Amino acid sequence: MIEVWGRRSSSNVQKVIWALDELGLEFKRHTVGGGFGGTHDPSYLKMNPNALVPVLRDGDITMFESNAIVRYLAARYGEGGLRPTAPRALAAAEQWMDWQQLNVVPHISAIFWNLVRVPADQRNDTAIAQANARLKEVLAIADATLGSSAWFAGDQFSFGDIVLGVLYWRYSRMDGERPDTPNIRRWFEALQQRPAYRKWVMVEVGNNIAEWNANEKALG
Ligand SMILES: N[C@@H](CCC(=O)N[C@@H](CS)C(=O)NCC(=O)O)C(=O)O
Repeated sequence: MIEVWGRRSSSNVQKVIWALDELGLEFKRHTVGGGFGGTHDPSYLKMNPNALVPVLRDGDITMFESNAIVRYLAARYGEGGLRPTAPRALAAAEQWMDWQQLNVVPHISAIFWNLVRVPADQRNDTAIAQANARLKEVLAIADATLGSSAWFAGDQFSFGDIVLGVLYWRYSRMDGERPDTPNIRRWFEALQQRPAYRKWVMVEVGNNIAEWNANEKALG
């Protein structure tokens, strides 16, 4: 059976387990990382020398890097579904996955880190303001794209929706103002109708470090 190592509260783990569920694949998950530790054990470092989650094992394939894992799963088990077959849609899924990772994730992560993951007296308000300003620009780009198609790769959900899908849920739950992006709103509402998204991504991780610690533990 497919195995995944990683705590459920990790956004990078969520990408993988959401994708597995979208593909209808059974998997066994091992809770490691964060407060659970285990990522510096020699046996874990053999699978991922970066001491980070997630790790995936599928038969004789063991790999790390969440986006690469999602691409691998989609190629092996989701041809024509999670991985579009038509060259134009495939190109779009590839493009938008990389774009989301490089242009959106760093800013949502900076806000999340400063609002949720560090105690209030260590919060960097300048970093939050800079991330918010940049997000306004990049989310306008995503919004324009979703103005002409239901999903990032066209009229079907694909791996091109996974990265922003995970991060946007967190962004939607954090305190603070968000730009008005009607097409992203419509896309986000459609995501929330997907059972696998509801199960693995739409979980509460909290609004401050105490809530984070409690939720990390509860989620496992
Ligand atoms: N580029 C890697 C980043 C992995 C990563 O940074 N994972 C974080 C959790 S989101 C981690 O392992 N943090 C330390 C820990 O949980 O122990 C990927 O996408 O898989």
